[in-house]
Amino acid sequence: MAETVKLDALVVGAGFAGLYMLHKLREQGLSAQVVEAGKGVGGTWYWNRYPGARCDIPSVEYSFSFSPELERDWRWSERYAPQPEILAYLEHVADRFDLNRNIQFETRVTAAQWDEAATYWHVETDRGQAYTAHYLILATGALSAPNLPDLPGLDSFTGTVLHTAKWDESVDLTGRNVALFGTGSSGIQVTPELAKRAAQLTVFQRTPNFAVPAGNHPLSDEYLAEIAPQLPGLREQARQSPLGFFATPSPGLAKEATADARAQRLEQHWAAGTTGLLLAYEDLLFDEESNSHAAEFARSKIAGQINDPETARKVTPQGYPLGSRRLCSEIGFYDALNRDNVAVVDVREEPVTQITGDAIQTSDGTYPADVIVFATGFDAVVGAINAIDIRGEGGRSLREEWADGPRAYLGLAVAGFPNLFTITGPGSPSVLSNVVLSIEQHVEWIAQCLSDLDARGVTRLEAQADAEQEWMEHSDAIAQQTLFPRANSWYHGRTRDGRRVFLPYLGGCGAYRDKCNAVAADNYAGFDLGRD
Ligand code: NA7
Repeated sequence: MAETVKLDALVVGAGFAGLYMLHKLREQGLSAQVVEAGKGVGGTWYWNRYPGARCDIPSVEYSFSFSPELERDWRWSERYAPQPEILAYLEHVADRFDLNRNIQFETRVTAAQWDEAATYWHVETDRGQAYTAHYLILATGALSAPNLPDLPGLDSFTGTVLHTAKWDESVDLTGRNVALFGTGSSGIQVTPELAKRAAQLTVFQRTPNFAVPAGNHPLSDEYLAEIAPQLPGLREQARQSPLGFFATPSPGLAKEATADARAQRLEQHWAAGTTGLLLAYEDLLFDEESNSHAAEFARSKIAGQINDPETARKVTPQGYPLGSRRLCSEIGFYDALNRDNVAVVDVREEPVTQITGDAIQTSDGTYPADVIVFATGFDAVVGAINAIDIRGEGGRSLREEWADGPRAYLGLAVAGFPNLFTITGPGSPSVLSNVVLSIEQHVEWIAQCLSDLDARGVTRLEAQADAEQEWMEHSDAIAQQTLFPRANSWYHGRTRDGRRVFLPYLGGCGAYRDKCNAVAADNYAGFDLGRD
């Protein structure tokens, strides 16, 4: 049995959040260690190696701002960087700040217990390594615990099973019959790549999503030179903006515009690519009537790209507002559906009844399959945290408590679980923002908090239950003012009794940042502070 390692802070996960957290902790002179399941850094960008994987936030925004030198030295090649480039960036960050020496790779944290008498967390891993850490920081990622659907007979399938979030690059798909499940961002990105390689690709779709052309292109030296001096200002503007992006919504309400003006503006924003469409008017995520104009526009754009009317009907989204589920970004998805070797099966109309050794059987037919690709998403926001058996005060289980509704004060800390932080946890902007910007804000807030506590001789910090409750109610009230609750999406968590909980905070990145800063300035209002 390895000796227990004593730390000031243990960080779980070596993605964007864990890397920056480690850097900040070490800068403050704290002993810190990251424990990471992968063989290398990168988090979600380490695992999601499927062909076509790329970011849907512009690369220059989806990157760290804390180091002007890093920003100056790294050159993004495309507007939306492909996965290998984002992974290379994170490897560069780890090398540049000499982070790897404090990362334990290929190791999973399995359990953590709070020891009240000693004021530390006792942390266990699947490698038998144990740690004690005064602070436990969960940088586990909001989209990192993959969902595998429970399909009848899946165990009897004799072919290869892949998940986009655990891709195996050694599998050759050339000339194979491929069944793809899922048409979210990952399914939409991987479809054209699978279609190019496979003999036959069958796309099993449950809910059609809206997808907008990515508008991806190489970044020219001229563009990068022009934007470089503007970056500090743009970054600051993004920090104060609703969603953490450089671009903000165009003024005006869609429902008040004339039909011609609206058509023209929607056309421009469609051409701008990706989430640009949601910025066409101020009220698209708030007003049903305005949203319906944009949704109708998007539906006609989608249907217009597909040759077969039956396929067009299947993949054209209906019944939920545009943007209330993640707006997807596509490069060749709808074109791929026009290929002779690609078919779409709507599993709501034609459910899967049985998977056999070499086929998918539905209520209407049999589809041969050598490979099944699951692009079935993640147990979002809470899944990777719930995978760890976390026991707080008096042995209470975080997983058990979150089964009644995920909650965290400011999305950062949980009542009953002292000295524990959740980077991009439930109740913070997280997945409904530029997540790198939100990660930086959380990391910097936590680092400042630890420094303040140390300066004041505080050794124990715990969110108050009523402050947490009030925060989650406030977060929910804001979500209810938007169109997000009108759709089923992974933005909602589910309680054990089936209630939906909206997970991200929608009050705006700027307002959220101000609130976090005000809490810190007010001697960490809403937290109980304890001294030995
Ligand atoms: P998503 O967006 O959660 O997509 C998962 C997809 O898988 C979605 O279309 C699901 O349909 C579908 N799904 C799940 N189970 C099944 C079954 N049993 N049959 C058919 N289809 C199924 O995950 P992604 O990985 O695409 O993207 C996640 C985020 O990562 C993305 O938004 C970016 O922020 C990065 P459903 O919609 O549940 O009906």
